[in-house]
Amino acid sequence: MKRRRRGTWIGLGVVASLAALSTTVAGQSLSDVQKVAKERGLSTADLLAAAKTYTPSGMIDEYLIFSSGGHSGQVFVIGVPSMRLLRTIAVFTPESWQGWGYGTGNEILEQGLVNGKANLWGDTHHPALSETNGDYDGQWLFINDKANARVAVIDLRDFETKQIVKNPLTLSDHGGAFVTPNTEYVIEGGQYATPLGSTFDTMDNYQENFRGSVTFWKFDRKKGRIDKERSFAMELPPYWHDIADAGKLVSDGWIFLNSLNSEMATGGIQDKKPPFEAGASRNTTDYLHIIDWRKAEQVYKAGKVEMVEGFPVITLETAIAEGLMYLTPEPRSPHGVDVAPKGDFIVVSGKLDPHVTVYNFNKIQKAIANKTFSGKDPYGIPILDFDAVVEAQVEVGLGPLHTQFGPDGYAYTSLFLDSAVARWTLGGSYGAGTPEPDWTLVTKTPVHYNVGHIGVAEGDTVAPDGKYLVSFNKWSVDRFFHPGPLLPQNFQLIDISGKGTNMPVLYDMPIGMGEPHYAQIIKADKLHPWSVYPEIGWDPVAQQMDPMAPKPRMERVERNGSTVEVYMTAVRSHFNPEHVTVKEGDHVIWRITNIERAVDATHGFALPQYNINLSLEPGETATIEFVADRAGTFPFYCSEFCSALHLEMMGYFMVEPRD
Ligand code: K7E
Ligand code: CUA
Repeated sequence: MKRRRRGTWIGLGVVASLAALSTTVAGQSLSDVQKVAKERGLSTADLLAAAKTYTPSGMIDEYLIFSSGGHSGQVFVIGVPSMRLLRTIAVFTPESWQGWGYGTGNEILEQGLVNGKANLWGDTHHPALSETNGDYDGQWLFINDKANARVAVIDLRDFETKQIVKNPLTLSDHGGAFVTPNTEYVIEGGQYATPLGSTFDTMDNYQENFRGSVTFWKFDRKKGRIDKERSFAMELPPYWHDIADAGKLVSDGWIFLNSLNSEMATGGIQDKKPPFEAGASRNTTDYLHIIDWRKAEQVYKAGKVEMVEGFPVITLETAIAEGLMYLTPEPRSPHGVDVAPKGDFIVVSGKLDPHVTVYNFNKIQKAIANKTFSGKDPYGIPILDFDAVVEAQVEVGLGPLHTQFGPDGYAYTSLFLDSAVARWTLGGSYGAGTPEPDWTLVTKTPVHYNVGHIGVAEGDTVAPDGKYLVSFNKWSVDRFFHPGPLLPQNFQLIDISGKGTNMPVLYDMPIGMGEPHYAQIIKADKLHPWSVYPEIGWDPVAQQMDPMAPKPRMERVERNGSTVEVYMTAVRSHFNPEHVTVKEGDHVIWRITNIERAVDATHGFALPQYNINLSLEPGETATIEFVADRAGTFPFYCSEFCSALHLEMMGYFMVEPRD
């Protein structure tokens, strides 16, 4: 870990006391530590955990967690091992600190309109960092909205959302976002089947008319945007699709997609029919979908698609005829599917099966080549014989969900019902790295409580770092003060740097602003974010200079008929101009540039009554546009405490009544 010292804080011209950054104070000794530990009832294990996680002021974390925010609709960025929240990234939900939806980001939120209607929230589940050769490259982050089947693109130069795409075929997704090893595509598997396009139908026509889908969003790295014109989807049977993962190295070119409800149950508890809960878990197996995306891309490029809702879709018929998709059974009520670092093994967890099932990619290829099928599903997709493609089944415990990998041949699986994280050994060429025999459970670390996903540092890449595992727990029960009946979730940091049964919990971090699902953990030094925008007058939406950006000494108010354009700059500690007068009914285009170059010299712009608040980071230009439909006197002010005279950083917007 590096320690950064900052000598001066320009904001107030105050020289920060270097003594405050120092951890040695004269006269202290280890006996003081013992005394405090005794007073607070801390054990030796607690002290050791503290020593491993305590991060003195100014010390920078070694890893960052990019966590889904669940139905907060956002992304959280958290340092490891300190478990300190560094920021939220506003994605699907307006967030006033960042100005998101209150003057900035509005046009991006509008891209996410659902059939023309605003849905100003999201249910984010699976963040996906961009990859180069199967390893995180620290450039982009993608995340899905399960509630409305949308995918967002976040630029890691400024940690801001740049694009939202709405899936035209479905209203729910879960098998996304996942990227292919060079971020060629961002994958979005659907979840609950509907007629494609979510048009009306009844349950009587479920098998005939309802369908699943998987969408391949083409990512254009140069533009930093998903290119809808080069994206396509594949029609799937009306099973409910769950999580997906992309193959890598030996399995590069393929994706693996889970399903549940292969029973195609239609529920109906109100008519005394078996509820979904029972109907959708009747069978002992569902289907792992094995899809050749490179071949699918060729089929799409050859035009063998049907347009549905204006979007190219490879039909089931075509997918089968072209040999794009195979199924194989997966036990019971599968949830997570995770590809091992070398791409050779695919680990599936069935929520109602105490085992993880490990498939061998080479065996899958052999079974496809030799047509080792055990039958076809009702839609005619060949089913690869289970015994021909499975490598191992490892009994790990109750309610296995998700698997991550270490650098040393260990795999880790979350156990929802056991409230534990299992460490087990891979076999094959990984086996040499562990002292224990191949394919065996090594230990289980209890967590608090009911873990969903887990994240190992870079644990889903071709080169896992290990060291830390974070257990993303759903329930916290008795871990924290109860802030009313809605309790926080609990992120528990676990030290996995040891071998065998040595896998202690180090620290808890309550999450009181959403229910995260998946999160990825990246080495902090892979990220190279800007500290200030590159030039004064930068438009973060376009990530380039805004030619209309107000510049110093060119501040003005221009009237053109009933349109008023404001060119304003912000710098400690004033806006210029400070008086803006318009007439009721005028169309106002208001541009503001923060002309600061100092790190952290952010200014806000809060305009009462008009529902506007901006966060203008150094160099940033924002443009707001509204009709001055309310006459009156509106004091606007800087909503970021930027200087000693920050309260004086204000002005008056005066709207003269129409007579
Ligand atoms: Cu298991 Cu949406 Cu990945 Cu929740 S999902 S835990
Ligand atoms: Cu600028 Cu407060």
